[in-house]
Amino acid sequence: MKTMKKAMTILFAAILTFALLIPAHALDGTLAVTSIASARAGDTVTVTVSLQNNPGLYTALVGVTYDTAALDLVSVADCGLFGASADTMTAGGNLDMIPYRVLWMDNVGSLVSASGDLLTITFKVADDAQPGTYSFAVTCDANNTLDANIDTYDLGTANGSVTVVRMPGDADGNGQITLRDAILISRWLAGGFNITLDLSSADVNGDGIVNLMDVVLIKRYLVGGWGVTLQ
Ligand SMILES: [Ca+2]
Ligand SMILES: [Ca+2]
Repeated sequence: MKTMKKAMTILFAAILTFALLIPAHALDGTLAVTSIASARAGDTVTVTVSLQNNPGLYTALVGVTYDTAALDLVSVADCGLFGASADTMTAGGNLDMIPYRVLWMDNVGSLVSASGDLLTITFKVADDAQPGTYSFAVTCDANNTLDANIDTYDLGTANGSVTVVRMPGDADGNGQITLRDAILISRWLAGGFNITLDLSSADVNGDGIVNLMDVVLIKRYLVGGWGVTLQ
């Protein structure tokens, strides 16, 4: 009886150990935005999209969408996660396509199981973008993303955003308010100088118009004593 009890104890211990070795559930493969972008109007920003908990894939197809009110697609670059034996095809350099699609397909039938950076996406923030948060997304086309069993697999959607901030008076976006900003606004108003300004920041008093009043405010701020405060 005592031997029986001891044997049962060992059996239960073995079952418990075995149970602990089995994960409660395998982690799902997902897409994720691994960089956060803050920018000024007129800036170019690059964000990184990664593949996490890769379940093992033969193919993947994703689409990039974004808020066209403030963002323009400049480039999409493959990070090489699928390796040299895989074809990476994009939308033929046609950056106006929405969604902009990227597919990976391994030519020698080897499973890609690495996780890591998948894509970098570069956006140009519109010169006249107002301060705010502008979203973008990278969405898996599950019907064309195939796992180790050549079954469809949904990596879901990675959501990200570019936050556009303004610095009143800093028309050239160099982080400082100087007479250069005043001169550039003056030239922009006169025209003919081929100048690109952060128009949101050039509108010093935030009245929706860039004019000589904004230039005067920068001068008064720089000389002091006029009660002009800029942030
Ligand atoms: Ca400046
Ligand atoms: Ca103004």
